[in-house]
Amino acid sequence: MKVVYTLRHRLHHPEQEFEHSRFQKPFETPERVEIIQAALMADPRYEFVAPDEWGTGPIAAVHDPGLIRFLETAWQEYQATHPYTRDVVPDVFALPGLRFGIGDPIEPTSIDARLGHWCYETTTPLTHGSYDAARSSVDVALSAAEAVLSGERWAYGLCRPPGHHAARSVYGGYCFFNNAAVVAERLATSTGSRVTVLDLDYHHGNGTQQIFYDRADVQFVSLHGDPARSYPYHTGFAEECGTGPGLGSTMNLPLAAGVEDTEYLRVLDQALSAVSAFAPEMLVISLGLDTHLEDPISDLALSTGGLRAAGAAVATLGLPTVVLQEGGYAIDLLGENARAWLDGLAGYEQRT
Ligand code: Q9C
Ligand code: ZN
Repeated sequence: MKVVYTLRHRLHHPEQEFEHSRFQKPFETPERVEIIQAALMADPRYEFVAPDEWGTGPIAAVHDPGLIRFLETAWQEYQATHPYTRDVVPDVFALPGLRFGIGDPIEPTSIDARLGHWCYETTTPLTHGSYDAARSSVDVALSAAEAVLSGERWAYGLCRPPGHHAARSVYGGYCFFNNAAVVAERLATSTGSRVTVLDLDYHHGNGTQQIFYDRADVQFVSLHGDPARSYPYHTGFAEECGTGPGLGSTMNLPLAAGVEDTEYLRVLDQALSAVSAFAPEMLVISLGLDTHLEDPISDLALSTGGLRAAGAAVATLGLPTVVLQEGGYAIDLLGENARAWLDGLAGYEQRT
């Protein structure tokens, strides 16, 4: 299996994030993908390739061009009006209620106001190299997609930063650009065929859902911690199933806390039935490994064997598949867990 990877992810490396009313060490760190890289490098069945450069065109197909422009220069602009700030985070958010009854919001001019216009939460600090890292993550994703378009049965994009929380015009949730959405859009438009994004991260892929919510040609199916208790809280309820021409092509399967392998695989089967019924020609997987029992910020209880079984279950669809890395924060187990899921997909023998 081809694995697309670049060191450029290291350019994004915040030192702290603000969550639950506290500053804390970030969970989303460069070590995450380096541990996965090391685990897959040890196995000759995984073939590492560097990404090609794709420019901003494919990003602008799913994101507001204003968001791309903002991210390109925001860190530098912030430095001009504030003493040196390593990790830039908004402090005033442009919630609709703020100008309710006054008029539609337009992009403000000051950097402080613009931050709160384009970012929706406080755990996604913008550092000096975040834009370049986010661009490289999209390049990784598109290069994995290209391998599959060129005939590979599957490919894995070792993306970092992740993408599925980035919506059309707002970033957050450790995500700047929505790698999976960029890829799904490219697959759908370049082949003229139907595509499914199956999101297996612990957290609901609010960005991907939003980007394709009214689309009949791109299906979004997600298993995740119930937003009644889990980030991102505001989306991912079972009632959300698409709108207009996209009605019925979004499916949310919220999970209770503590769900283990057997129950998870049962719900995954439901998701796979919905995918089969949609009859896509290609599949994009948002692969979060934060469903594992040991994940420090999540509350599902999958085993490494359960992850392997999940990959194997997805393989039964028999579809060309682009797997993109999203979350997963049990650092010491990430290599083993990524390998288990991918081995399951590819039908590689179980190893000790
Ligand atoms: N205690 C991804 O996995 N913090 N993003 C939630 C709840 C934000 C996760 C912590 C989680 C963002 C790609
Ligand atoms: Zn996640």
